[in-house]
Amino acid sequence: MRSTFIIAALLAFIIGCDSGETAQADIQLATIQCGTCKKTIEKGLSDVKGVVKVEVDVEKKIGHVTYKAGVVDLAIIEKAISALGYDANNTTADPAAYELLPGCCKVSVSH
Ligand SMILES: [Cu+2]
Repeated sequence: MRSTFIIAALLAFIIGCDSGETAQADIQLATIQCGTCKKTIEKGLSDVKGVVKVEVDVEKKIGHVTYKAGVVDLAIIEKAISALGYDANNTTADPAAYELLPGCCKVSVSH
């Protein structure tokens, strides 16, 4: 009897978490340069808990991000992008991460 209740409560908790509201945001990615940047950010952000979908538009320098608002917020996402070596909105790139980017992904290189 008791264990049934616990399982039911656990299930409600899991389902409750899963139905958390999703939010969408467009993030300015002023320093991205090429397809490698796109892949790096899409891959890096997909590893962040609560991020549902990431699409980077290199031409427009914008990242379309869908995320679970109760799990992650925009500040965390911006920090994650910064940690990958890129500017995100007003959050500047982590200098050490930027240094590790391939040459084609650095702003100083012209195409
Ligand atoms: Cu690049």
